Amino acid sequence: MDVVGKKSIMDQIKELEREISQTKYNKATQHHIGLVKAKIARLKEKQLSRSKGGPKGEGYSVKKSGDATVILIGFPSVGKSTLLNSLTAAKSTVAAYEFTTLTVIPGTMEWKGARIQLLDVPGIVQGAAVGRGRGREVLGVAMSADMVLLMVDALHPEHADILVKEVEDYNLRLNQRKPDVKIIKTSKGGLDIGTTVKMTKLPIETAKSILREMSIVNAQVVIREDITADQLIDIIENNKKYIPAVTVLNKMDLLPQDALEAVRRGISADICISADQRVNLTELKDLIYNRLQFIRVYTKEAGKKADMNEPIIMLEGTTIKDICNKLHKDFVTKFKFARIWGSSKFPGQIFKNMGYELKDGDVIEIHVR
Ligand SMILES: Nc1nc2c(ncn2[C@@H]2O[C@H](COP(=O)(O)OP(=O)(O)OP(=O)(O)O)[C@@H](O)[C@H]2O)c(=O)[nH]1
Ligand SMILES: [Mg+2]
Repeated sequence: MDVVGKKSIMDQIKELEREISQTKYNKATQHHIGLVKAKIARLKEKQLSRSKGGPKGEGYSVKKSGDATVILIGFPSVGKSTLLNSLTAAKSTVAAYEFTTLTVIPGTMEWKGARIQLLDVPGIVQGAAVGRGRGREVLGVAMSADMVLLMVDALHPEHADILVKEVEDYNLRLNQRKPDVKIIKTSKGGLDIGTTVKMTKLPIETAKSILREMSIVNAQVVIREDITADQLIDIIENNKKYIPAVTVLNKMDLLPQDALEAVRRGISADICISADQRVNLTELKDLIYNRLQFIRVYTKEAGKKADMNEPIIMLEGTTIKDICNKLHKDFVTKFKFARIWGSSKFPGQIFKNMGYELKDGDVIEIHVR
């Protein structure tokens, strides 16, 4: 019964996806396409929640450590474990057969003063998001990472699109910002949509139909960006994780220079490397470091000067609460207030709320009970 149900959802999704791929996108069809996309989103949500069953404790648990966590995602045998071993002191088993790695192997890479945790995980394949292989567990780990490193074999560029699709089916959004759209559900009055920009990709009528298709019939909606139907659907579902990603083409040693460059361009990879010949690894470390957008925050004690030689390295978007968590396990519960110099309106401004976002170069003084 369940299997039949699951199959038919998958078939329905496939059918609708085929319909979209066969429909030419233009002004006349965009409304219809928007609606079909909303239908697909609903079905995928259903599929994902069904496939989440299974015994408890099945997922991987990894302790995050260091200043940021990067997960290595790729098909089996692309060289994830080889890369982990080349960048860190970890010793993850490397072999020429598929599915060598069966669990999460962490390693730490130190670069420019930051400690970056790398997670080597089992390979994922098509259908991973709905539970093929170890896909669900792997993608679950990605949900709590700070960056995804998508690894593609230079001899298998066709895997790149499948990989991105699996990751997106698991509600991750790579290199995208969360669109500035607010939806406040109301009890009556229909749909009231306000926009602050010209909508060139999503007519208001289509937006309304999508909202209704996804069971929002009464709401106040404010759209402050020229969004697409997909972006609206993401906002309505409200379960997406927006995460930076780099795409790495591995095994560059197996192709001549010009063929390699064509492959790289074809999949828009950020960099070509050879994990086992150790080519371009310094460039890769820089790329990861830069894409993570670290900020430096300095601490001071009351009545003393800040120690500008020992920054705390944090990710962009860090709040006072994040800093407290990093400094001491009791700071959050004992927090009284913090004073901030730098990004605050005036030097030494007092914050009693831990939600304030710090900026690069800020100095913070934390007061606890
Ligand atoms: N030519 C070449 N071979 C590589 C490179 N990196 C890894 N390999 C080889 O590719 C094979 C698979 O490498 P692994 O590191 O085990 O791959 P993996 O992605 O961890 O594989 P799973 O754990 O099975 O998912 C091994 O035989 C490696 O020696 C590379 O840069 N060039
Ligand atoms: Mg491996």
